[in-house]
Amino acid sequence: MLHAVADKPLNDEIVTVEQWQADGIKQKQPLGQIPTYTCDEGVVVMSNSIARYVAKKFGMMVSVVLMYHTTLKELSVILSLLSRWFSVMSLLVR
Ligand SMILES: N[C@@H](CCC(=O)N[C@@H](CS)C(=O)NCC(=O)O)C(=O)O
Repeated sequence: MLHAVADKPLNDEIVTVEQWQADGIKQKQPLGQIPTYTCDEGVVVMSNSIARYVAKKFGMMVSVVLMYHTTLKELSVILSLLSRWFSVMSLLVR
């Protein structure tokens, strides 16, 4: 997804369960698991690490952090509204 947002081509190799079981692909992975991200600089493992690495690589870390903060802000507004709603409801139920 980050490649698409950055408008950079990605050779996304999909591995089927049959290939995984038959072709010894597991043994070729650094941690015996996928996803792995291979680029000129080397191989990155673990999905969150890959996402952070790609975001940094394409200079998108600031927007990822801003999105995270925006989400937190929206979440705190929702929680505060919910808390007020519960307060009103508890007064009505008495
Ligand atoms: N913590 C890893 C989990 C990776 C993972 O669970 N990969 C699964 C596929 S989604 C896998 O490789 N399973 C096959 C196996 O472990 O043999 C990540 O975030 O990338």
